[in-house]
Amino acid sequence: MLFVPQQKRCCNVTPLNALIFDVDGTFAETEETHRRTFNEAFRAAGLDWNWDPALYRDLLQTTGGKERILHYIEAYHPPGGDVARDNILAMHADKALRYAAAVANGALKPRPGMVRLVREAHAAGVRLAIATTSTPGSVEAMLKAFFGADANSLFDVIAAGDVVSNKKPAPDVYLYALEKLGLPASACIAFEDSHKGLLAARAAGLTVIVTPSFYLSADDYSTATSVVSDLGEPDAPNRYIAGAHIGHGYVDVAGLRALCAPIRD
Ligand code: XBP
Ligand code: MG
Repeated sequence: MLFVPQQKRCCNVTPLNALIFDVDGTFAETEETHRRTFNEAFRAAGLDWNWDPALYRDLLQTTGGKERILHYIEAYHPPGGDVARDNILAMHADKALRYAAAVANGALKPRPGMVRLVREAHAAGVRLAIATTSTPGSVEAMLKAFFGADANSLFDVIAAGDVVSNKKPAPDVYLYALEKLGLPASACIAFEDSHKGLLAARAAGLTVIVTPSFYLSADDYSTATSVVSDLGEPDAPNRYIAGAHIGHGYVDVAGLRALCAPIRD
């Protein structure tokens, strides 16, 4: 992992208005559940394909499930690939249903500090948004599992999946979320776990806090504003890795506001 923080604070004097969260790897370690349900969908389609963890780590460099399946067919030439190419949409829809069912059955747990920070920010009037490559149904299932009946009222914007045609590392999904929020990037902070997500958020002009995830912990996070092991909890402090220090052992709204405060000489 390369850590050369280039930006220690928000480069602005705009008060903090919104937090924009990536989902996969950031909100929760979702990728094992994605991997398992991709494999289930392949088997259901009569394909003898198995994405093991080592292969999946490589495949994750292609963002988006449909795009990932197409890349696998084109780069790995698996048996049945030529026919399966015409069936990607249906296979992926099946995978998304299996994923949502697994999540509804408790397959995921939120990463430390996530639920706390979302609830604290909402209570403090800081708006919330999602910017993810994941399918909308997968995001909804996760939010419902973590926030129950409050899921719909907490987030002002959910930008997910094919809402933009250029997926991360293109900035489009973040630009879309900013437009829907009606806010400039300087008033928002993004949370990411991957190099490609970081590139997308930075290209949209955002301050970015990175919490490296299981599959992507070897990524380059050098342009992040701050890198921490996770968001931490008051009774379970996180580990500082690089860049700006936020709070004392956990990321909270006060720490995020301080990050965005003007630097006074
Ligand atoms: C996540 C992805 C997604 C998931 C699978 O990237 O690339 O494709 O792996 O989800 P990010 P779908 O965290 O940067 O948004 O199968 O629903 O696409
Ligand atoms: Mg991610």
